[in-house]
Amino acid sequence: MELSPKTSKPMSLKHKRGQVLIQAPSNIAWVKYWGKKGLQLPMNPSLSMTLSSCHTLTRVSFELGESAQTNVEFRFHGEKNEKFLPKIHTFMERVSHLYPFVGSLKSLVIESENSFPHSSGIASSASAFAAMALAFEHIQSGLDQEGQNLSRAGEAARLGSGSACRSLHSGFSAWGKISDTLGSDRFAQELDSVHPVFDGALNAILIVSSKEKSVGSTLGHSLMQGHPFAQARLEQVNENCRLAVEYISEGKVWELGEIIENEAMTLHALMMTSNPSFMLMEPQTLAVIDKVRSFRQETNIPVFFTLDAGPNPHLFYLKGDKEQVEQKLLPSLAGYCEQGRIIMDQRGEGAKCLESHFE
Ligand code: 2P0
Repeated sequence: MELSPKTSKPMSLKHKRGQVLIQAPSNIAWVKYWGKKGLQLPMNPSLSMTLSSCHTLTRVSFELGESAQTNVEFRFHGEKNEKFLPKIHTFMERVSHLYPFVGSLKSLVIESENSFPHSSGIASSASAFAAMALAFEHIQSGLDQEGQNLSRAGEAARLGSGSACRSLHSGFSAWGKISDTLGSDRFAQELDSVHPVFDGALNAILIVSSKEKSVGSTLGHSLMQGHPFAQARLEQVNENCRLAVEYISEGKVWELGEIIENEAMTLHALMMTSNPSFMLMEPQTLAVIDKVRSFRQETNIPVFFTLDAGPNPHLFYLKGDKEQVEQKLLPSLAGYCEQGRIIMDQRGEGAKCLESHFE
């Protein structure tokens, strides 16, 4: 049982307890967020595709009332989990100005589970904090008897984990200022102009290693401060975001693929040239990259790789090429994966509330 400090006086509200159930997807960045400024603000804009099968299901039960401290409990896949509690407390402190009910909590129980396997190398912080933020949004708006505010939820998700703010949206999300009319550093937005060629866009995740990463994302982000290539990176990523938005709207798959791969390589090059230097790719990662490029050259099928902050390549391809990629390319890559593990996913819907109940 962990305790968190109170942040404001209890409110007088009609409802005293309740629970919400949220499903929130993971997302894969095509243009990468790497480097922060201030409190969880991005050094550069980023753009991602929301996934579907890889998601988190989170039930948040709350009780309001007078108490010196909030009793917070976290359960992961049914088991009490103390490891994640410090992150939850930090999240609650950071979002209490957005969600005043947090200051009036007597108890909070968070029960969470991921659809994707444990230690699969898929970052779960995006789906986990998107779920938490949307849960808090539904609780606050339910108590206030007002509609939900997705920008506020985005800001809360970002304060939990930067990439989480992109998981609130369906399809393709942009976070950070891309142009005068698109993007905010505070929350993500869904791209409203998406060419139909991307309907049902597919994403296969090749699990080449599920080992714990040598350097976590928070430290990785911090190494962009004073990085010798920071200025050049900023110019490159601004241009890549601007072009990616254009290519997504116009259906220019090949041009977009070039950006996706350039971003993956740049992200890992920035890691390797940080001080201290670190490397998250494995030999199998390079073998997969090589095979994907050869397959593309031989077949002229647009299939592209990207990498998250880890060794596991994500392949992006179109619905029309599903059979060719899944019957010809993927079987030749399974040998590079742990027990042949490949997780099949696709473009999906943003986080949503499945149930809510107030007493
Ligand atoms: C991204 N990544 O755009 C980039 C690309 C990994 C590589 O955002 O410290 O877990 O919680 O804000 O969002 C991973 O970092 O970092 C990440 P925090 P986060 O998806």
